[in-house]
Formats: sequence, C-alpha cells, structure tokens
Amino acid sequence: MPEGRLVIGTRRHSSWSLRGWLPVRLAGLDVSEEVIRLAGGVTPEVKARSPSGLVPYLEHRGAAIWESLAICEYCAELFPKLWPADRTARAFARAIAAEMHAGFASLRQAMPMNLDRHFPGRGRTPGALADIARIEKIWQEARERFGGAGPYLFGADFTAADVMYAPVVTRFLTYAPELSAASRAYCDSVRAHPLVSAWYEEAGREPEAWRVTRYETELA
Ligand SMILES: N[C@@H](CCC(=O)N[C@@H](CS)C(=O)NCC(=O)O)C(=O)O
Repeated sequence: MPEGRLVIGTRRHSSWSLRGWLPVRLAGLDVSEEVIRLAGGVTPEVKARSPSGLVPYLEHRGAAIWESLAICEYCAELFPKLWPADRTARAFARAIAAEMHAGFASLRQAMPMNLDRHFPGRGRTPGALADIARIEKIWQEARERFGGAGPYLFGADFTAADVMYAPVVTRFLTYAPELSAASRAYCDSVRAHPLVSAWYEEAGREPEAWRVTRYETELA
C-alpha cells in the first residue's frame, strides 16, 4: 500500500510536474502517481484534485504539499542530499532554485516544454534570449565554484537546483538556442540522468491525443 500519491500532468508538456516528480523519486518516496491529461489552459480535473488547482501536488504520510519548490524542500527533509552539504553551496543552490521557480517567464512562454520535438530557431524572443543568458551565467558560476569533477551544478549529486533546471534543459534540447559548450555538456548530463530518461520514456508512451496542438504547431 503506497504511503501517498503524487498528482502530475501530461509529462510531455508539464515542466512543473517534472519538478515535483524528480525530487519525489530521488528521495524514494513510496507514492502512487496520478497523471492528468492537461488541456493546455485550465484543466477541471486538476482543479478538482489539487488545493492550488495546479500540478504537481503531493500527499505523503499525512502531509499535503503543492508548489514544486515546497515539494523539493519536503523531499530534502527525508533525503538531505537534495541540497549540497556545504553551507555556501547550499545557499547558492537555494537562490538559483528560487530564481527559476519565480522567474524566466519569457523563456517559459516562448519555448513551452515539448519533449523530444525539435524546433531549432523557434522562440528566440528578446526576453527568452535574455533569460537564457542569465541561466547560462547561473550554470557557469555553479559549475565553476561548486561543480568540481561532477556532471551536475553542484558536482556528483543531482540536487534540487538541477531539478529546477531540468525542464529548462528539455527546452534547450527542443529549441536548440545558441549555448556555450559547457552549457551543452551540462544539458547532456541532465538528459542522461536515469530519472530524466525515465520521464522521457514515460512521456513517449502517452497517447498522441494528449499532445497540446498549440505547442506542436502554432509557435513561430
Ligand atoms: N508554481 C507552481 C506552478 C505549477 C503550474 O503552473 N502547473 C501547471 C502545469 S505545468 C498547471 O497545473 N496548470 C493548470 C492546468 O494545466 O490545468 C509550482 O511550482 O508547482
């Protein structure tokens, strides 16, 4: 009998769901998964099942948690390796995770998550390009200061900061903006993580009818 449930949306498109699912799986929580087909706007079933009307939503051993960053924090209480052990690294990780959670709206709007599609050149609005420049700066600083020889932002462990940026990586793989070699290498490392690969595989098994047409065709 699982100890709770995780409610998420269409894997192909739901970047926030990925940010909830990754920490739950990294922490090894024994929860069932409920996947809701997102309408690409307001989905009545999501409204009915989640207190905030948004996914991801986690229930675990009597705790109810919405907001992906809060889910990361909850999972980190049970699995502390989700944050770097070093105080200054942890502070930086928290700051960049919060910056992602609160921002980069232009990028998110211009390059919606659409796994395994290839739309090189699309979505390069001035706002999206400015967001990408800031993200590359964040990645570079994290890797130079804290990454050591490991493949992720803070070294060998896939932290909550990597969780927050994983959907950005999928967007970079889909829309192929110009990136530094170091950013591209980081994207490859994230894509190769077993849980990220598992997410792609599950997304690939979703019915074609679940695809949100406007993410597939309408974006210039
Ligand atoms: N700040 C929230 C954002 C969650 C969010 O916007 N989720 C979207 C899906 S990616 C959603 O539930 N939209 C409502 C819907 O599609 O019906 C978080 O971090 O969890």
